[in-house]
Amino acid sequence: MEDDASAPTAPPAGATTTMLTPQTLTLASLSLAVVCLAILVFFTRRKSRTTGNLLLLVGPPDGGKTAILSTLVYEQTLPTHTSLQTNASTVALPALKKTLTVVDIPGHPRIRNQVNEYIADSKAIAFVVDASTVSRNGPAVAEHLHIILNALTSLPPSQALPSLLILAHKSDLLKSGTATSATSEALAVNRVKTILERELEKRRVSQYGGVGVEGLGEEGERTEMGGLECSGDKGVFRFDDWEGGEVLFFGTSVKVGGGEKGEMNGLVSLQQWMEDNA
Ligand SMILES: Nc1nc2c(ncn2[C@@H]2O[C@H](COP(=O)(O)OP(=O)(O)O)[C@@H](O)[C@H]2O)c(=O)[nH]1
Ligand SMILES: [Mg+2]
Repeated sequence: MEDDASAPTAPPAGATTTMLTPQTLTLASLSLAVVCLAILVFFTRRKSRTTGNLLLLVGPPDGGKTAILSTLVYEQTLPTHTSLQTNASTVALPALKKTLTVVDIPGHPRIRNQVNEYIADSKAIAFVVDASTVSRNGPAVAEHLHIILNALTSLPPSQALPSLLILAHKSDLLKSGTATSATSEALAVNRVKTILERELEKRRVSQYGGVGVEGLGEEGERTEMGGLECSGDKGVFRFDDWEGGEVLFFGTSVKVGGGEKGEMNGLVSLQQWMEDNA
């Protein structure tokens, strides 16, 4: 005790030996390694989090992109018209004291390729599908999604991959009988996922499988785009097996035509994801 106080640089010999047993040394180096790893993980995660803060809204015309943007930003829909311009607005995420910039890229074929200008700065890409018409428009919707999948898988390996969210939107239009909003959202997701998987598989087969395949030439063209590679059995296109990463599905809807500001909307799942991942 006296030694400690008077000569801190020279602790008693006994203390030194107990401190430097092989076990303590192993323990010490182990904990040092853990601390270093934690610091490393912390900084790499921070880095990837700060690489992009855009949420891109993409998808075919009339899917509801502009309605989603205005609901996220103004908590209500504004009268929209077919736009040929990219809109961007900032959404505050008060819980995180952060903001996310939401970019609405019109689905018109001449403009939709603008996605490539924003993709490197994006946190996530939300592909908006009208779940009430996807049964009719499957091939065209799948063609558009294929462009996005191709853009994502073509990013250089050094680039942090944005998350891909697929919004099965206008789920309110699927409501039937006693269905709650939760069941119509699940119905929307199920429908959109099933139809897009089927249509993308047709595209994959027609591309890699050669000639005379049913479904080829829906738009009278043969594309050479990649982006449909899957790790599963025979490479069949399944979102769960997609080699480009995880694909998340959300059933969404917004109140159209003058919903009350701040009223509960059908974007809760998307907003929750933004709060958790921004
Ligand atoms: N019933 C319903 N209609 C919607 C919803 N979201 C958008 N709409 C309507 O769908 C149409 C197209 O929406 P818009 O946002 O312009 O689509 P965009 O072309 O993808 O930007 C508009 O008439 C909207 O009012 C929704 O969740 N439910
Ligand atoms: Mg629009």
